[in-house]
Amino acid sequence: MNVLSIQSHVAYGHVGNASAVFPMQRLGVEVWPVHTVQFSNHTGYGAWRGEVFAAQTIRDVVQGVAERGALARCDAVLSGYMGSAPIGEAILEAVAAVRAENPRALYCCDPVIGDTEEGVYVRPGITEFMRERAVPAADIVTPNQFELNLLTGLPSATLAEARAAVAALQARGPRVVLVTSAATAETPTDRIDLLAGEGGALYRVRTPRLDLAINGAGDCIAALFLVHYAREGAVATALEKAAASVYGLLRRTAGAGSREILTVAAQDEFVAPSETFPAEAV
Ligand code: PXL
Repeated sequence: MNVLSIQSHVAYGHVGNASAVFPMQRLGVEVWPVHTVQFSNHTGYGAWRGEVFAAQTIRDVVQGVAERGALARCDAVLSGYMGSAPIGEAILEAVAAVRAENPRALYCCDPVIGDTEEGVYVRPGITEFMRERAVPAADIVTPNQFELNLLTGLPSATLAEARAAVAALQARGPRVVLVTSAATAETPTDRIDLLAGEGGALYRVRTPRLDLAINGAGDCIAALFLVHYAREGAVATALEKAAASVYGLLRRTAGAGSREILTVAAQDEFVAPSETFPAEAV
């Protein structure tokens, strides 16, 4: 499996491609990373250095990959933190170029906008770009609950509301929606839910809520979910596998008291998760 992964990169720590690339490689996937930004560290620290690349830089790198004749062998495009709306346009051009060579390629868009704790942490224009341009182009979208609400304009305070919001997002294009970090009125306070919808079906995996505020976990789960879904073709299995790996990764991270996810030290969790949780149809 070959994945073109277009998202942010950081030198220190693990978000964007620095969170997503290695777990995919550990699962035996060949990854072609294209970086939208190169920062010293994630923005959650409040200070960082580095640059947002020009959209043309992303276009050039993708064109060079195309000139190697590789796009026909591209099974999926994964996008995440975009840096700017013009970079988003360059990503959609890459998706179109891949689909022209391989109509069966999947586009998984992780609509990175923000989260409940930090609010919106991307540039103005990105939210609208995700809502109006990226989501309709995607086969799979992986919003957290905050992003689900922003993208649909709908609440998700109850499971019934979350189900309606997932359906509203599917109606805009993507056939698969994965909602991460979801807590509804039905979720016990010491638990956290992941919801995955395909067609009319909705599945839920519930794990213990870990006491940590960490960046980059969503980038990792989107990558794992994409790989497992592409391989298995079933959302419930992909959900179980991705959830188990990320739960194991975060449990190890919390245990170590680390400010960055232990992508390398806990890598066995990607292949053989130490704990699993069943997906139930809800
Ligand atoms: O995890 C999302 C993310 C991706 N890329 C960069 C970030 C963040 C979140 O903080 O700063 C650069």
